Amino acid sequence: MAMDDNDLFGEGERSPEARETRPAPARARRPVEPIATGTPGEAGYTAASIEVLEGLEPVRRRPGMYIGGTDESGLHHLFAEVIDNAMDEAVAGHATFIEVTIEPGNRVTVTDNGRGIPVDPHPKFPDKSALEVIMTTLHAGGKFDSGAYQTSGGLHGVGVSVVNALSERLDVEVARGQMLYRQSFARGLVLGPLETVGRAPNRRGTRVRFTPDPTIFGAEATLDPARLFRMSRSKAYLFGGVEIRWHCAPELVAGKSIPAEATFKFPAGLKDYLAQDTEGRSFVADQFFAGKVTKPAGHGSVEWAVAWLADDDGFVHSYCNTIPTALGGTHETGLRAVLLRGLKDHAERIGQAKRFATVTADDVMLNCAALLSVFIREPEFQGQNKGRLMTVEAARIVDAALRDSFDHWLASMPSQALKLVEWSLERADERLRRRAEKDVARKTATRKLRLPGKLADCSMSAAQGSELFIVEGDSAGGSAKQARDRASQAVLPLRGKILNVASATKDKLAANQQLADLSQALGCGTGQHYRDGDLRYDKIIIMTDADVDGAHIASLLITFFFRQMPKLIEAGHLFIALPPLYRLTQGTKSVYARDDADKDRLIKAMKGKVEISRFKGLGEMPMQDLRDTTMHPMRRSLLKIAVAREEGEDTTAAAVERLMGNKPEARFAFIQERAPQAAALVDL
Ligand code: 0RA
Repeated sequence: MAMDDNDLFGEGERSPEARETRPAPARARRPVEPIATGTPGEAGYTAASIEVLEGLEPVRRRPGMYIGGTDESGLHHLFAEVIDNAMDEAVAGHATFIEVTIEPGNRVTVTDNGRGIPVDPHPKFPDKSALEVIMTTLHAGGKFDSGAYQTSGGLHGVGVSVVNALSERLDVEVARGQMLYRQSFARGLVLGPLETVGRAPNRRGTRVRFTPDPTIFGAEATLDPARLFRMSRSKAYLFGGVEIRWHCAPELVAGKSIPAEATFKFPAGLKDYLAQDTEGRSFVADQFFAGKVTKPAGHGSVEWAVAWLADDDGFVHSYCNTIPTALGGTHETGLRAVLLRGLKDHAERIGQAKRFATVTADDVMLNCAALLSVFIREPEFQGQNKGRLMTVEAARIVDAALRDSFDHWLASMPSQALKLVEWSLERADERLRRRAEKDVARKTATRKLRLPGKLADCSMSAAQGSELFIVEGDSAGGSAKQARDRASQAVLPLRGKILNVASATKDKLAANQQLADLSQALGCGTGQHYRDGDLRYDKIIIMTDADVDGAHIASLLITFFFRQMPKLIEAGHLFIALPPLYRLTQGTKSVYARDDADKDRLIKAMKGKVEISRFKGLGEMPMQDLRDTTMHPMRRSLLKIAVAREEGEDTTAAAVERLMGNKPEARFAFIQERAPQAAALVDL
């Protein structure tokens, strides 16, 4: 194993009396969760071993519960737990360096120069040392000691005993009170009593060496030196007060981009870390906002480094007591709030308060690259991997630490601060614009979703150039669907006679499915809610049979449009298709006649034998004929529906009321008035 001259533990001086467990003064301690009491003495270790196994048995049975899984990540969690314990000593001000040593055979050693794990007999279990209780009892760890040691986060707050349970071998050495002690374990079982190795004057600290259990992690599972290197280095960034010494067996670094030996000490801490994390990127403001404050709100400490990236997405990496809090938590909430507040205040100072009112913390944080590290006592975590800090106080601590500092930072560089304010405003504008676009998209999507089932829509989505054929009955609908141009022509079949809008009550109108389908297909709304821009088609074409029933249905539909969507007619969207009633065939040539008069005229012109076929309805018409005569934009004839406006009174509205309204006597009077004209027509 690589060791330097500073190394705490050599062999240690051995002396017979030193082998005995040193009686230590009793300390006030929190009670430790009890484990079964063992029998004292050498023979007792067999019994005790079983009890210890019982204590850590849940960890071996369900390792995932404690380290998140038995994959690569779980494996490296073991190292995180061990180095976190050592970091706790450094953060608490008891250790100044941590040494990490990687050896072949998946052997990792972490050494610190802290106080050393207590070795005196545990008050509750006089036959066991405190160290043994810590190593073999779940939940002992950091909660063991009251007061000063309580910054401990630990991996899952479960302590080093979890590492012990999941290691095929774990050795602990403690230099404490001028003495060196040692105890070994295998899969959570003690291999022997705590040994006093010898005298160790002027040395103190803890060394934990472990090898993960291949029966838990798999025979192939190996700790990745590069990953351990990064984890170790990040600890040095996160706590400028510690020096991390890295030693790795040369054969393990071969071909990797990591050194065999390195020392990490970053007094500028997070600022250095952020510089490394954002290397080669460009920034909105070219200065970092970084600092460190101890006891900002009377306790704890906060360190931060913040930059705004001009080129890419931002990130916030937060930590509590050097433990990564990937899910954020109260400290991140504090950071977001204080950065938004600071920029808002600055915007106000430069007369931009009004514009800045729409800016949210999300806008400010979007491209913000931030490192935030808090140190607090008794942190509370939540989440599967304790990834979220829950201590409410942390938000206030962060706020108190950064507030003045951020104000000064902004005020000290006005042009950069202006850039940041402008940049945040742009983010807010972008967000609002995106939301507006999304709203439109959502509306379009729901409208599409709510289209009536009978509608055979066209494939083009733009209204411009598209047409909706309203046809009479399912069979005509079937023909029209075959005859249409799918890209631009939609078909909506209606069943039989539709409701007469002019004579129906409002309730009946509202309950009518046919008309609801029609309105939905059109998408433009009715009455005063009509919006021409929402109309889904350019031309609305009523296509009914060329008979009296067809004419009736057409008039009912026109009435509907006139009453419900007069603007649709005004804007020139409504048409009537003119399907033929007859086909006249002579040899291989066919012509179509719209009505009887048309037919007679054509027959006269044709001379000779003509085959006449009368279409009973559009449904009977061959698809080809329907297309060529009625639907094809280049060959068809359409009637445009328009509203005749006359000076004084709106005669169209009066006529519709008279002909379609709920007073039959008005219709009767109309017919009587027009009788002479009808007679004249018959006479023709
Ligand atoms: C419990 C109590 C005390 C220290 C420790 C544990 C401790 C644990 C580890 C793990 C790695 N390095 C460590 N260093 C210390 C406090 C003991 C005291 O008050 O003196």
